[in-house]
Amino acid sequence: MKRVLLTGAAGNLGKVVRVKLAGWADVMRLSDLNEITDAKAGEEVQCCDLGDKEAVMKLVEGCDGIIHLGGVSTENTFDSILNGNIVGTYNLYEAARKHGVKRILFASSNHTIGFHERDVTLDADSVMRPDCLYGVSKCYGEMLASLYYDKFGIETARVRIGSCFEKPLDRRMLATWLSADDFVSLTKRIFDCDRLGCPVIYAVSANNELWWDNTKVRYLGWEPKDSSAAFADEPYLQGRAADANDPAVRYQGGSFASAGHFED
Ligand code: NAI
Ligand code: 15L
Repeated sequence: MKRVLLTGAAGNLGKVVRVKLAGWADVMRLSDLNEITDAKAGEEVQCCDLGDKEAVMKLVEGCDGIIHLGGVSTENTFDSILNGNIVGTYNLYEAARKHGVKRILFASSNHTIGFHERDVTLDADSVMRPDCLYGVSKCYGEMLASLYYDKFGIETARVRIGSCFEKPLDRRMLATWLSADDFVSLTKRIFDCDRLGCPVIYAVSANNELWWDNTKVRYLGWEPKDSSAAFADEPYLQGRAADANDPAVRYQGGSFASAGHFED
């Protein structure tokens, strides 16, 4: 890759990707709403609000691929989700179309399907059941990617990320956890493979308990290597048996499913 745009570069995942993908592209163009002041060799910075159409048009110019992590990443006000995730994702795809970008990694989320119960195994064709307005915005992003693939041939990996943190933060994340290394190996496959298409991919490590089946994207040749099993006995994950009727326990989205609207 010659020049890859990384949106959300100042965020949790963006910071990790910067380090772990250093040198992978000739140039990594970093962008975020927040300032970035520590660009290294092989990095260039172009910060803007994804909701700013003209700025995003300039941002995408000259890039061969896009890793789109930027935007609102948890439940929030409708206005901020509208700007960052709805308008912002549209601006990005329009800019990609105008500038001839052919491949995008769209950071979708497990909250597109968070209202499925935990005893159901989902795959790429399972019906969307978003558990919050943030989840709805990621459903929109996935559908926008589908449109730009069918109409304009722009390939997108619609990556439904589970929980990408250093460790699982609670018991639910024993099933949803994704290691940073597994995310990075997936990112490389997405840009290295000959034919991507527009698949839905569940980005989750090889945990003992899994709710998501990636059989339909085996052609990508991605195999996660890590597992949350390494953390299962940690004291902070032990506790009283959970109430199976609690919506935060019953549904895959956990507390995103049980919470009310952010503004209530
Ligand atoms: P994060 O919140 O740490 O990073 C997102 C970045 O986007 C922030 O640095 C923020 O400043 C930037 N941003 C927000 N609104 C913006 C706007 N209007 N214009 C430009 N930049 C804006 O989130 P994180 O954890 O790094 O996640 C990255 C992506 O992956 C997000 O799209 C998130 O929805 C998705 N994801 C992450 C998961 C995880 O476990 N980390 C799980 C599922 C999805
Ligand atoms: C997400 O979509 C969020 O971006 C992340 O912060 C986590 O909350 C994750 O889902 C999760 O479900 O654990």
